[in-house]
Amino acid sequence: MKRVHVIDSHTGGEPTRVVIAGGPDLGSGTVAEKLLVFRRDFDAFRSAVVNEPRGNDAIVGALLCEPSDPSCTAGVVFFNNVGYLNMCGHGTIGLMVTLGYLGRLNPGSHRIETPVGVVTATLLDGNTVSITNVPSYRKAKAVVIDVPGYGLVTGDVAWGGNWFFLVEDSPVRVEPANLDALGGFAWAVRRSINASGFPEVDHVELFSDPRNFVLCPGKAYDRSPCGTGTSAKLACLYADGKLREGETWLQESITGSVFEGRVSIINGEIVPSITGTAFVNADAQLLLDPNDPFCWGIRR
Ligand code: PYC
Repeated sequence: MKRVHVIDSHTGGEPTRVVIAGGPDLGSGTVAEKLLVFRRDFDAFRSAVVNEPRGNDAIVGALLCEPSDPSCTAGVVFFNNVGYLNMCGHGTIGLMVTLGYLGRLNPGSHRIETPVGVVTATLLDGNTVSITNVPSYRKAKAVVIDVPGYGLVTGDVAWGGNWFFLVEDSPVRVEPANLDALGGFAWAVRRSINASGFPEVDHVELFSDPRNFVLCPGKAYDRSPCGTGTSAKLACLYADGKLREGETWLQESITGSVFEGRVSIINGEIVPSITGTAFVNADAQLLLDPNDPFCWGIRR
């Protein structure tokens, strides 16, 4: 029987499960290389941690690992019900609050190595974290796609640590009563944008004032305002002259939780900062019994 120590938290409603001990040894490479080893050799472990019957589609896993960059406090590989994430904003907030809960971090700024670069995360108090994300940018503005069943839809393709297609004025209003319809629309948008020359897009972000709705790669929706999605949004707002350096943007999720966002321009790049809160809600051992027919989770 294998035991895996995990700490669960939620950031604005979106769950994070940090693997503290009992995870696979991913070698001594960079965190980007560790992700490749994880995917190649230990994908069953990913599924065991986040998929049913131990997890659910919304949980984002975070495997804590040694950073290769000696200036970093920790390394992390994020994963979900269908694969791996480049970066995760809500997950980084959850990771910091988890490390604070364990007494492994003092309040203040810490560099965290992710597969797409180093982010700086500042533990402001026991629950509040501000992240300075990787540089973000808009790759394509006002891309028009034909979405079967919905017609022409216009949006921007942007990077915020993950790839997003951002649709202003969603034809399906972003409100909790429309969750199923939003999921159906966003998935249809994802298929169309991927078939329209942007195969890299794996998150779809819909807006109708004042909220956003983010559909994640495994069809779960983000309960938080999505840290990387907010970063992509900030990059588009800055590029459009709608947000100036240092101004605050409030991004509200479909559940009503809010992230505060700002941009700084560093060496000509747009560097977003996101502030949000997380709460630890479980400190547990997962039991991986090889005799359990569902030991490695129910995979899609
Ligand atoms: O907060 O960046 C984020 C995120 C990505 C997927 C789920 N949450």
